[in-house]
Amino acid sequence: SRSSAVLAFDLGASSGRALLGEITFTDHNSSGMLKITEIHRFTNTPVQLGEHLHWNFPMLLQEVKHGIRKAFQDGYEPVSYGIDSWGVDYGLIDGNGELIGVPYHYRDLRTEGMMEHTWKQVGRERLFQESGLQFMPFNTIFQLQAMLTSKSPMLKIADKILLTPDLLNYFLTGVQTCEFTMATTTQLYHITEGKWNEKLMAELGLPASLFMDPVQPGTIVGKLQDSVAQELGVPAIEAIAVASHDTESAVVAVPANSSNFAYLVCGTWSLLGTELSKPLVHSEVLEEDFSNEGGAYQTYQLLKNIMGLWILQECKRQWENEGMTYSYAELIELAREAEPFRSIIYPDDLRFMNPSDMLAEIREYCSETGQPIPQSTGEYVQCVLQSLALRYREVLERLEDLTGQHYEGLHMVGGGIQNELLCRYTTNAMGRTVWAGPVEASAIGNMLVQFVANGILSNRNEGVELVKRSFPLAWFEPECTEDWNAAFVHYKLVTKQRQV
Ligand code: ADP
Ligand code: LRH
Repeated sequence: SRSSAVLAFDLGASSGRALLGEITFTDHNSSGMLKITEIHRFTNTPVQLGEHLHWNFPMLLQEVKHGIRKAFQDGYEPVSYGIDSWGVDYGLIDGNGELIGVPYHYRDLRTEGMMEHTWKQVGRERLFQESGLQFMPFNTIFQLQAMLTSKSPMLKIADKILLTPDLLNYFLTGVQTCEFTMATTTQLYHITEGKWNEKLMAELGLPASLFMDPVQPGTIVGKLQDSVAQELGVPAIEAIAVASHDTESAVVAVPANSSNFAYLVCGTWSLLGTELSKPLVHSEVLEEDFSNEGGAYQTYQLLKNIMGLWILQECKRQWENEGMTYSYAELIELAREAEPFRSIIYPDDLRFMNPSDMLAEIREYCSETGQPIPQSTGEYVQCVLQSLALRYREVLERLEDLTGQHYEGLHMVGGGIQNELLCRYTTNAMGRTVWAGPVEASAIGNMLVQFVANGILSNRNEGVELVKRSFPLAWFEPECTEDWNAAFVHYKLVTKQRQV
């Protein structure tokens, strides 16, 4: 038998991991199987530095380095590595090649009002039509607007902007690159023209020289620089720019049977969408506030960002701070035991984006909408999970309106599918099948792009077939459809007055 190995770093807003991927071929099975092994996992805890919220970037770099070293210490010999991460965030590099300041966290509040400010300056419709992106207050453009508005000296001395995976690759290889899928999360990329929107940059007062020409996923960035290879005691393996936006890596690994499928990438965020060969930027898409994100292999992902399990993460963290530590399994069990359909929230209400007290926001939402306020832990968890499931149904139906397609079911991938109750609620709410798996979709998609770049696989399709052979899917079929239909009617009523 022969085997080939690559190393994937998948950095999420809640945790980061290094997974080793090997395709093993045996005589009996010449088509190969993908074996994934967890090398390293760490929590990604943001840091409040004075007034602002930041990523602990040096720690993230250290953890990535540790993952590379550990892979070799454990006896593996990956030929390359790739990094994917959450979207939009960046570091600025000065003319001497040094990092300026500590990269900001997208949830930092400095972007407040920047979206409206930018709409006034350049026009909301135009901004959507050129970028194809849903308006999220933290899109890179609004973060940079916050720097411009506060006359940040950091921006003045910046030579280049590097998005998180490119920033990590820079410190590992010494090479500065700009990877395409991340570039499309900035809202400064012209999605239909397929290049940076230099006219927009000029109007905002952003130097176009900050932005390098994007490279496609699968491009070789370089090799680990000598100093890093020596520090880690490893060979100078290749760095590959994968589909470095985690959502896009996850989509590469969706085990779909046709090219027309709906997916839900379910982690800190919930990204629900479908793959297209061209961006869709007409006014209905703007009205529905969907995104067209650049994907791997000349695809565009028409999707919606939904607040996701962040809401539950924050409840869990808050209980922990109050001395009540629950595992996810315990929280799910408590939710299962609670009375169903008691109260519903609109997950995408901006109050849930970064509140100091998530439980209080949930209570307030329920009281403002005349619903019972959750009392027990189980009631809170159930409220969050059922509300998410109902929101998924709503967004899936809107997606169908936009594409004119019908989706038989939904492929769910990501850490959130370990929550079986959420998968059940989702299938029930939609009245359609849910296929759940794989959990580590982003890391797997990351590996597939490396395998294709290394010539170990000949194309993406071979990768998808490999995923289908190697990872079992969990199937969920709808039950209690009538109760859920009634709940959906109730959800629409409750949330109607809340959506802007
Ligand atoms: P990200 O990549 O954004 O950091 P993940 O894909 O790792 O997110 O998913 C994190 C989410 O997965 C958590 O918010 C949590 O709700 C869910 N989760 C993680 N572990 C479990 C578990 N053991 N059981 C159920 N849900 C889990
Ligand atoms: C999910 C994600 C999402 C972005 C958000 C900042 O991890 O990449 O696609 O919008 O993080």
